[in-house]
Amino acid sequence: MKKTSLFFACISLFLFRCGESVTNSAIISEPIICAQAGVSASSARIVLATYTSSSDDDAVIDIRTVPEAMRFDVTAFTVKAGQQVTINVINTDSQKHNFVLGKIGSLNKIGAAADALAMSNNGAEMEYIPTSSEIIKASSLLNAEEEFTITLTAPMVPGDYPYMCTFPGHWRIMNGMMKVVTE
Ligand SMILES: [Cu+2]
Repeated sequence: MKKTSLFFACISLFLFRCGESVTNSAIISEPIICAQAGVSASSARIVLATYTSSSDDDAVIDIRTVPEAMRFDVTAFTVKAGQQVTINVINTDSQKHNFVLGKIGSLNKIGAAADALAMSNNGAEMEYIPTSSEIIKASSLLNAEEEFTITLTAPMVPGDYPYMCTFPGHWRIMNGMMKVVTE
């Protein structure tokens, strides 16, 4: 098959998958995920956001790092306020990454603290996770193929809660949003 046909086949498959209806209580934000189609297809690797629900009350989200792309494959997901949330962070990249979830509007604040930590002597020792009251949950610094599970009760205050990788230089593009909604 020619490269161009393969490319369009990938795009078609991707759009088809994005068009599937999602009926679970917590949903992946589809428009944002679909917007990644160009990036995924051009590297000839289709990256699909995954979401599985272990019960009606829990949300389980798998978030993988995209190899050599300095980004997470899930850039937004939605949960209900007060819902039990499990986030499985899977580092499928060869480079180290972490996962830090922050309070509403905290992306730049945590990012600035991460930048400062990167310049200090103990960044590596602290796994590049800055000390900040803006951080809700954080993984350890994950090696290649390493996984880390974060569990939390979704905040009761609806809004957009950013997550990011605070490894030096990553947070500005390696980030996403946990959207908390009330019914
Ligand atoms: Cu990273």
